[in-house]
This record gives sequence, C-alpha cells and structure tokens, in this order.
Amino acid sequence: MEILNQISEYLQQGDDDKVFALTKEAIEQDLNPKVILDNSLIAGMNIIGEKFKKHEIFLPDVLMSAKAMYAGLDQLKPLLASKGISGLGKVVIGTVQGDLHDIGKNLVGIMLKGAGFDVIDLGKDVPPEKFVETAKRENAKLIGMSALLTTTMTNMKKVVDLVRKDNSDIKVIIGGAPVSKEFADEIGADAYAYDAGNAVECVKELI
Ligand code: B1M
Repeated sequence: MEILNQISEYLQQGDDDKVFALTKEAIEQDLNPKVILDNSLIAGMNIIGEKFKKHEIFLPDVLMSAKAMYAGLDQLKPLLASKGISGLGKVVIGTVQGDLHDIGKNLVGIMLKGAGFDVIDLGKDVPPEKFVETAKRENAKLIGMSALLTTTMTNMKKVVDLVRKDNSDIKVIIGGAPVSKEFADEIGADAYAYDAGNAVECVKELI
C-alpha cells in the first residue's frame, strides 16, 4: 500500500510532520491501525535499526526517527486501545534501569490497556526496587519489563530475584529485542513475549 510505504520513508527521514499528516490520512482512509503500525511505523524503525548498526546513520538520525514514530503512534494509541474494557487486573510495566528505549514498552502498555488491563506505566530507566514496591503497593498481579540493550537486560534478573525473595505471587513477564525465552528461563521469569500482541496473550494466561 503506497501510503504505508510513504509513512515508513518519512519516518526514516525523521520527518515528523509528514508522518503525522500521512498517518492521519491513513486513519481517515479506514486502514486497520495494527496494519499501519506494523507495516509503516515498525517497518520503518526496523530499517533505521539496521542502518544504525551498519554505521550508515548516527544517533541524532535515530532520535529524529523516534520522534517521527511518536507522531504516528500517538494517533494510533486510542484506536489500538479502544477495544478496552477495564477490570482484568492491574499490571506494572517499565523499561529497566539504565535503558531509555520506551517505544516497544509503550506499545505493550497500549495493547494491554486495549485488552482491558489497568496499566501502571513507570516509564523508562526504572530501578528494580521501584517495580516491586509499586506492584506490592498497588496490589498488581504482574510486572512487565522491557529491555533493548544487552547491557541492561541483566537488570531484569534483579527484579525477578526481589519478587522471589518475598515469596510473592506476582508474575513477571519480559520482552525486548535482545531478550529470549531462554533468557527468561535462565533468570526465572514467568514468561517471555516476542511482541506487544504476544505480551497480551501471555499476560492473560498468567493472571
Ligand atoms: Co538505541 N539501540 N541506543 N536508541 N535503538 C538499539 C536497541 C540497537 C539494537 C541499535 C543497533 O545497534 N542496531 C542498539 C543495542 C545494541 C545492543 O545492546 N545489543 C542500540 C544502542 C547501542 C543504543 C545506544 C547505546 C547508542 C549510543 O548512545 N551509542 C543508546 C542507549 C541509550 C540508553 O538506553 N541508555 C541508544 C539510544 C537510542 C535512542 C534514544 C536514540 C532511541 C530510543 C528512543 C525511544 O525509545 N524513545 C533508540 C532507538 C529508536 C533504537 C532502535 C533503532 C529502535 C528501537 C525501537 O523503538 N524499535 C534499536 C534498533 C532495533 O531495535 N531495531 C536501537 C521499535 C519497537 C516497536 O520495537 O522496542 O523491540 P522494540 O519492541 C518490540 C519487541 O521487542 C517487544 O514488543 C515490541 C513490538 O511489538 N517488546 C516487548 C518490547 N518490550 C517488551 C516487553 C514485553 C513484551 C514484549 O513484556 C513486558
């Protein structure tokens, strides 16, 4: 679909005005919000990731693309979440300490809200204790953590250890590009989800 390719292109160019306008147009054309998300915004951001890895572009370029991603994502949020009927239980989510990547975590939050969970989003760079203290205080049934860096994914274990130390029945689910099912098993997390949709399925199974 031409408009989806255009959104992806402008996202890669870091043109947030164009991404905003074209996403609005795509929504007005009644395109499925999940298709807009997957085939333009996430597709464009994946290309940016590859180029960054090969040193073809640099950090300021990635930042501009992330800003453009939000120009589209912010409009899709209410549509992705609109099926929500609240009351399935509270979950606490956040990006682990030392990690500033929040796009994937925000998507997980949107999808969980859409599925009817009450989501407490602690944001990014969240210390391990904060996850656990908040979950206990709010009587949340689950903690969801995101990590995008190999250097920060190790902080997930600290949270799992704190939860297990308390013998608490809080479940822990993890996700993010460097994370895997094997890693989840290794640190004793209850589940690993490969994307935001899968996160909803896993959370539903767990609580
Ligand atoms: Co950074 N960065 N970045 N970055 N960045 C990556 C992650 C990297 C893979 C790029 C690369 O080299 N190819 C690389 C990590 C290498 C590694 O550790 N192996 C990297 C690096 C090195 C860095 C810096 C260290 C760069 C530097 O300073 N030299 C720095 C670190 C800063 C820090 O965190 N302390 C940095 C900074 C940044 C920006 C700030 C510029 C920006 C983030 C902006 C923001 O988030 N607000 C940024 C971006 C945008 C990226 C890439 C290009 C895109 C990430 C993204 O948002 N993808 C990324 C390359 C890549 O991943 N292809 C890269 C879209 C998003 C929808 O996907 O987050 O994977 P993702 O989420 C997915 C799934 O993983 C899953 O669901 C989502 C899809 O539905 N998921 C979960 C995620 N969390 C989940 C939780 C769950 C379940 C599923 O349950 C709770």
